[in-house]
Formats: sequence, C-alpha cells, structure tokens
Amino acid sequence: MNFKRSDFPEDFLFSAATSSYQIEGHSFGGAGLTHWDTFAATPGNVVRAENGDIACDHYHRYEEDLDLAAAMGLDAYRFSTSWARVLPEGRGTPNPEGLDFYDRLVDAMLARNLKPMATLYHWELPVPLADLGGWRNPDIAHWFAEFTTAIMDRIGDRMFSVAPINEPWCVGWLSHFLGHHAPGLRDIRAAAHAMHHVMTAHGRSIQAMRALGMDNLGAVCNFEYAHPANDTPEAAQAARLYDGVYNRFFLGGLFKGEYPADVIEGFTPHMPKGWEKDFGLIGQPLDWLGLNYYTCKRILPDDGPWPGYKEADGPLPKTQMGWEIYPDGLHHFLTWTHEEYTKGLPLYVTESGMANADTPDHPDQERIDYLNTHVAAAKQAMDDGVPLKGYTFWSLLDNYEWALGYEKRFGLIHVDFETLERTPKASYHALVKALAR
Ligand code: IFM
Repeated sequence: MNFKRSDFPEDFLFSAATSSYQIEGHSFGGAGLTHWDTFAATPGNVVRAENGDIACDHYHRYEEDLDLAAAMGLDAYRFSTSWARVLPEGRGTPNPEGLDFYDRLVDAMLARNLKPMATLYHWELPVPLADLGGWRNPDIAHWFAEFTTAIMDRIGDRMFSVAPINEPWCVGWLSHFLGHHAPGLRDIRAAAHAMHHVMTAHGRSIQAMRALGMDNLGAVCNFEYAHPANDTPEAAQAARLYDGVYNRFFLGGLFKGEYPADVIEGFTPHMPKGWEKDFGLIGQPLDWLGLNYYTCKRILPDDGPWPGYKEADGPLPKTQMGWEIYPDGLHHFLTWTHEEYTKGLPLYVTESGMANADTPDHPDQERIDYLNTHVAAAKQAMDDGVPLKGYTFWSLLDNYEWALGYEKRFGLIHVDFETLERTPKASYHALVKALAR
C-alpha cells in the first residue's frame, strides 16, 4: 500500500464490512424466511438462483473470521443484524438462537479489540412483512422500531456505533423502481413509497435507540457520481436528475427537512399521503454519517416517462462489476456532503472496494491499486478540512453479491464456496503492513 496508519490521526478507525445475509448462512439458527429467499427462488432473478442458505457459513466460523479481521490490524468491524434471524415473523416473539448469536458475535469482536459498528437492516426483510407490502406499507416504520428494540436491548450496551439502514437508495430505487433487488418491483409508486418509508423507519429506529440510552448513532447512504455522457444541456439535466434520485434525495430528508424539488416533481403524484409532515421524524439528530462509494455513471436523456434518463458506457478501467474506477468521486462526495449537508458532523467511509475474478493466488494488484487511490482521495478530503473519522473496506470476505450470486468477489479474503476455506489475498497482506502500529 502507498499509505500507512501514521499518515492518519491517532484515533482514525480502519475497519472492514460485511452483512448478515451475505455471509452468515441463513439456513442456520432458526432464522425466518426473507424476501431474498423467495426472490432467489424465482427463476431469472439471481445468477444460478443462488441464495444465502450457506453463504460463508460465518454463523459457525465467525471466530476464525474475526481472528483474520483482528490480524489485519483493523480497529473496528462493520456487521449487520438480520431482522428475520432475530424476529422470524418480523414482529412478536424473538428467536433466542438469533439473539444469542449476535451476543456471542459482539463479545467475540470485543475480545479482539474490534469496535462493533452495527447496521440494523442490510436488506433481508422477513417474508411475513413482505406479505403486508414491506417497504410500501407505512407501518414498516413501527415494525422496524420493534426490531430495533428487540436486538439493541440485547447488544446495544456494547456497540461502538449503529446505523439503522444500509443504503436507502438500494432499498428504495434499486428494489422497487429498477427491480434488480428483492422484492423486484418496477413501479414508480412503489418506489416513491419505499423511499419515503425507509426514511421514516430510519427516524423511528433512531428514536427507539435513544430511548434505550444509546449514542453514536448515524446513517449510511451510498453515492454515485453522475457524469453527463456528452456536452449537451439535455445530458447535463439528465445527470443532475440522476444525482437527485441517487445522492440528494436521502441527504435532503436527513439533513435539510425536504426532498429535492427535481425529484419531487416526478414523485408527487405517487408519494404516500401526508409525507410532507414526516420530516421532524426523519431528521432525528445524528452523531455521524457514513458514505458508501464505489463508482461513477455516464448519463444520457431517454425517451419515455419521468425520470427520462439512461446509463451509457464510460471510458475508464472497470471492475468485475463493470463499474468504472473513479476515486475523484469519493473526494467529491466527502467534501460536498460536509459543505452542503453535514457541516462538521463526523463522516466515515463505511464501504469502498472492488470486485475481481480472484483466485487465492491472484497477485491482487488491481485491488491494491483501487484501495490506494480511494484511500488517497479520502485523505485529500481530510486535508481539505473534511472531518473524516474512519475508512471501511468492502468486504472482509468474498460473499453473496445479491442478484449476481457468488461470482463477484469483493473480499480481502478469498472464500472457496465449495470447501468454505478462507485464504487472505495479497491486498489483505498489504493492509497488514500498512495498518501495523
Ligand atoms: O455487496 C454490496 C453491499 O451489500 C452493499 N454495498 C455495495 C456492495 C457491493 O455491491
């Protein structure tokens, strides 16, 4: 690596992230069915119809995985809690095995001096709630607060930090407008409802954790830099709207008490009744904001109904996901978020990384380069005055990349999905050197 720990302040936190459904093995420990189980069981939704039944079997191998995280020199570990593992019916009686698992997992982090950074929801909605409309139903804010209390009542005393929901754009737009993720809807009304309810659920969850006396609570949003694909004013306008839907909608709700006018123009006929009155709930005071960043997009205008844009191919080198590598975007979002929205609130990079078609003995130079250039962009933002407090690599392990199955490898540690053997990649070893004290 071309950075080292001593380039950063003493209290700067390096961490790696995973999420429950992507690594745990959802068939173990009495977890209830999630909408990812039914989505994956529907032909055509997921590559080879793969699901999270076994995943990395982290449920049984978490000690080994946390040993590897600690040996990398990390300060913290960002994980998520599965709603359906804790409350198999989504509400009501908790699954004792689920609560015990997260209890053991958190203690195992603390035993290794890894600060637990939790996310409550990383996309696996219990099916009994999906049957009631899931994120389209306004009651989800109350259901989510019940889940928040159920899990945090058990482990909240040992959290370093908690965010309610990972990547609201994915829960809302990707899953209800683009239909790429569960529940696979392609409907503007469903998307407008889900995008608003994800915000109200965030607010209720923060309230529930404050009621438990918890602090260091934040939110985690994802960002994509939108380049107009050509020099026309139409492409500039299309890119601006892409930025509105992706980047400005959720920050506006959380920090400005409003959604951006260009998005609301398209959403107004489809928003849930009374949405304008919810900003008091949505804008609960936060202690930090997390930014997940991977790539940029090239945007063109498109015929047809709002939003009337489409993606075009871009010229930069791409990862296994087909995503262009654009570290300047990370610098942009850190400085822009700080200046326009959070104005001094601590920021964290809560995910960044790349997928590659790795084998255990791959030289891994592409990932080392990706990490170097993105960490440098974050450091530059700090030097420019952004209060960045930590940087999280996605991901600790190769894992279930949702609709793309197990083929896209984001891990610092290679996982053989036949034998479940873990093999640290060259990027892992480079980080061990960079993060040494
Ligand atoms: O694997 C995902 C993760 O679940 C959320 N953020 C982006 C990652 C890579 O696509």
